[in-house]
Amino acid sequence: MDLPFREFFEFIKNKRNFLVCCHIHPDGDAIGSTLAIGSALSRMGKQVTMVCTDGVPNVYRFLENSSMILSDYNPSDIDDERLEVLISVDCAEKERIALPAKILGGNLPIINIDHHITNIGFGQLNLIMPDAAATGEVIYRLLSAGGIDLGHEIAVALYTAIATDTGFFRYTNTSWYTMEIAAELVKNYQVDLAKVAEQVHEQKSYNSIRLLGEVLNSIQVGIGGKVAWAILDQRMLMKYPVENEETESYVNYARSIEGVEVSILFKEFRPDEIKLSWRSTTAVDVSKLAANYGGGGHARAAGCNLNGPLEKVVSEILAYVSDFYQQCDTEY
Ligand SMILES: [Mn+2]
Repeated sequence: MDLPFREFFEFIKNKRNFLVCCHIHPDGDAIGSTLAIGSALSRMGKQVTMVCTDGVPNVYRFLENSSMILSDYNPSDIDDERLEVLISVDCAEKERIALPAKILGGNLPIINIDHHITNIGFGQLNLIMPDAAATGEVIYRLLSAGGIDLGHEIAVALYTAIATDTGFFRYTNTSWYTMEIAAELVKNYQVDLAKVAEQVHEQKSYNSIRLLGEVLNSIQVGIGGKVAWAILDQRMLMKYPVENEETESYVNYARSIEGVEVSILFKEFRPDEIKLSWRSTTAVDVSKLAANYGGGGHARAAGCNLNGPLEKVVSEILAYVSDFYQQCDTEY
């Protein structure tokens, strides 16, 4: 068995009480990975509490035991003392773990399971594999190495984690190995892949589609046709109230325009609080652009937050991206 995997099983051997958590604003990989590792630990006879303070997005509630992920977690001090290990999945920074501050600030040893290249290894034990398409892929490798039978529930959770993080096997993080894992999950555990795709993509609320219409209307293209951006402001959000996660995919439409390399969605989360989502084709690593503003993520998908009036943030960012392209030109 590979060393980090062996260390994982050594680490958990004599521990009984586990807390499993993912990052804030959870996506399919975060929720699927939480459920997979949570369920695997239960199968090993461990006590498991799964927590995500942001709750489980609607589209992932079809996953078995997703209702066991607590959004409201207020342990008593006695419960606190019982906890022995915190397992963090898909979370690049300790500060982004979706847990009450009281627990996060405590001294629980952390097992950090992730695939973000920016993860600095904040755990006592770190299983970070940047070559994995999803944290679900890391967990698949881990559980396989440990000879743990997945069963249907874990298989569906892992498939969902991997499928959503790869844009259903379209993004560049998808390797032949990713496809092989997906095939195994479908073959050995009868994962209904059409059902997963339908649950994730075709259960949208009427409001979210109407809101998408407004966002699409706002799209502009500039910087030689290489950059497209869209606006989602408070006025639109008031008109079509939606769950936060329902707007996650909007930024992809701007990227799909011919010739566009970078797309940005400016979401006016609250007045003067702007959340930026970045997407790119293979030409640009947007995690570096987002990092300039204290954000992060992956080469093809990243995010950051800026304070200030929407118009000001938009013009600042566009000026920055324009500079970035000018520097690229001089380098060539
Ligand atoms: Mn992920």
